[in-house]
Amino acid sequence: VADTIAGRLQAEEGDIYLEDIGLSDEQLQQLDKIFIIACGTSWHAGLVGKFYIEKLARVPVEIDIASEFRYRDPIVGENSLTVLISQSGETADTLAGLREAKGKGGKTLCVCNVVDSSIARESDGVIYTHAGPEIGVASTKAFTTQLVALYQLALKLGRVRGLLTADQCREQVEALLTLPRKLEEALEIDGHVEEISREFMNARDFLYLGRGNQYPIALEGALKLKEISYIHAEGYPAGEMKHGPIALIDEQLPVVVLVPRNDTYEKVVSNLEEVKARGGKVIAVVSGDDSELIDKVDAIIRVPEINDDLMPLLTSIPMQLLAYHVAVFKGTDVDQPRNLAKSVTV
Ligand code: F1P
Repeated sequence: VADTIAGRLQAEEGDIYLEDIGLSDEQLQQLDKIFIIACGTSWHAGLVGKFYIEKLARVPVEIDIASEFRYRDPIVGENSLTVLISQSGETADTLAGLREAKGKGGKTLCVCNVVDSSIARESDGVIYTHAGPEIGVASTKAFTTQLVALYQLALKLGRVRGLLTADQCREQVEALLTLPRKLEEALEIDGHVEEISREFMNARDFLYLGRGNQYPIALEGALKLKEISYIHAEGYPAGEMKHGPIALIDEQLPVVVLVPRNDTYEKVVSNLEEVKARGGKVIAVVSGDDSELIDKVDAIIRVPEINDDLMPLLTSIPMQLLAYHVAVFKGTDVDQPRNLAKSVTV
């Protein structure tokens, strides 16, 4: 994350410098729509990216799973930008989506770990995460650095399009610069998450709930658990629970609820109470020293405070650690899960 941030603030102008973005400021100003397409974990990063871009730059964003994009005949125009997100830069569906967007005359930009990969080569512009390739198959550091890169893109767009002043941009970058330290702090919960994992490792299913920018983190938590521990898990928008998944809740079901302090806090707490009222076991992920929930839940995981935009980076840490420890307890191969390829090229 420190490498993703490094060198991208032009201090004097309060601008973000994205060296290979491949688009002039004028082209960035003229954009009328942004598509984000990706697979798996990268798609989850894109869901957070949509929040960033729409909030900071007010450009409408459509997000698609790459394998679906080309089947809906997307309305790509010359003032649209398609952002491809891929750790490996070789994922076949994402590459096909890139070609679809280019074929229709749209501009393309990828967020990628791997220099000179197919997607990086064929895109008009690149934002490298500078994270290096993942060692294992399941994306972890790629996810965190993709979020940083997308945040930087949103700041750049917001700045160029006149929505952010230099001072506001600098302020956001100051917050970004605190991230490496906060992530290290967040990692200190490792031993505690290990204990929680031991307690819940025999569950047959898990449910993950989040609202707003925490919903993609719920999806990512569920995916990590599925990928490396082979436990069935579902991520859901917390408010959607009563439209179906609530029927699943009983004493056997651990429910991970992402509930950092933000505008949705009260609503998520009431979702959490609905789970408890039905006997579900709640593992709450909270921010700072929030102690309001201690008596209401079965386990509590704390992450440090940070502004709401960057909170998904911190709450994703316990998601990764929980999946990791459950997998280790179950004895699965966390680096090379069965049936999964590092990059899905067919
Ligand atoms: C996408 C992805 C990863 C996942 C696994 C299979 O890859 O779904 O998110 O962890 O490795 O592929 P990429 O396009 O980001 O390389």
